[in-house]
Amino acid sequence: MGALAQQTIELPSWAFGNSGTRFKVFAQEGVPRDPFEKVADAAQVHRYTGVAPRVSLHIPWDKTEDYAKLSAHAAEQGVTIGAINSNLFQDDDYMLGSLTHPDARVRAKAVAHHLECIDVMRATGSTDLKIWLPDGLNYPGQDNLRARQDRLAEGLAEVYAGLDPEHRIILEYKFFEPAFYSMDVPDWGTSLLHCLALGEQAMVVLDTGHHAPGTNIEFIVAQLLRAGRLGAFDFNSRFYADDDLMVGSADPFQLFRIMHEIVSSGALAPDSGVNFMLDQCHNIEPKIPGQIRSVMNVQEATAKALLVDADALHAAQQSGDVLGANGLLMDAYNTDVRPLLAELRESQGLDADPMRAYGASGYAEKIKAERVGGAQAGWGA
Ligand code: LRH
Ligand code: MN
Ligand code: MN
Repeated sequence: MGALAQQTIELPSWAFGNSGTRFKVFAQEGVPRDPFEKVADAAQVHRYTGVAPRVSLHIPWDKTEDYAKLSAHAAEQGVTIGAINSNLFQDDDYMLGSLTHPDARVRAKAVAHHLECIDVMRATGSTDLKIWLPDGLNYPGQDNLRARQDRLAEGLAEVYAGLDPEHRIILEYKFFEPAFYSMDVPDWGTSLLHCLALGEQAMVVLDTGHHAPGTNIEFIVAQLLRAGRLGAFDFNSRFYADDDLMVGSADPFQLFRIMHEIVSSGALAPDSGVNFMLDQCHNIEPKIPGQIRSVMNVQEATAKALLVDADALHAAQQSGDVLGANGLLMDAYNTDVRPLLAELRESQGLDADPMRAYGASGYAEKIKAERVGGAQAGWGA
């Protein structure tokens, strides 16, 4: 119970704004009109779950005149600002790349954007600079694969040099999209190589939606933990590509297997350096309940992983008891942990059922009445 109570989950500001696919953005009533309202909505998720005390920002989606004011507003609502995400995917200059672009002027612009994000970190007290590059190629021969890696290493080093000692770069990878032939940071190995070259303040981000179907993600988790370079998760679910569906909805068993690696490596501890973030969009479902459900899904997977009898599993593994070892994992996975989590919440003075408590709070009706003309998450902005 103690370990479970210590876990925290970071929410993405963009989960609260309107979002959609390239086919259509469905506008919902009451969505936030600015980053202040996004933070207020995220604080509701924390209020009813007790385990979501940070909000990631995306710059420029969450650009504001006064970041110290935003940070103070967050504190008033009982949350803090988490990772600052740079955004290199919505500017015409970056059509052929950002940090990897053949033109030094564009690369310098991309570096400058990251230095601006580091200033936002200073103003908000954030410690993680999250970098996801849309850079890549659509056609073989379009650019020199190896030269792009060299430019990337150079640009990242310039950004890294701008960090304060308490800051980290967390570098995300993605196997395809928006580029389809070759991404410049397509996989964990590439991200890890760049992080190792940069230094100890650089870590890998694992977005669960950024792998080819069938990839054994828990293996990657284990490998990055061995290297001491798993900086964060972007949790979400996918059936096909980068679907950004609610974590634990498409494949709760995968989430359990990931959390089993985390728990068995001791990486659940708050000082492990692993930031458990969500990266999702709620295109057709209400956003605050969607985030509450997602947080609960992570908690359930974590609780099940904590139920694995580690000693018995070790003994079964040592003695070659294949079915016994597998059975121990399945016993934990098949346990209904919802009563345990309800008990935990009540012991913390929370409602046993966060979805019900939020529904009864009247907040959804209040924001619908107060906010007209909500913002896009950023995709269509
Ligand atoms: C890219 C990504 C990355 C972005 C976010 C909005 O697909 O996962 O983390 O910042 O989506
Ligand atoms: Mn992501
Ligand atoms: Mn993604």
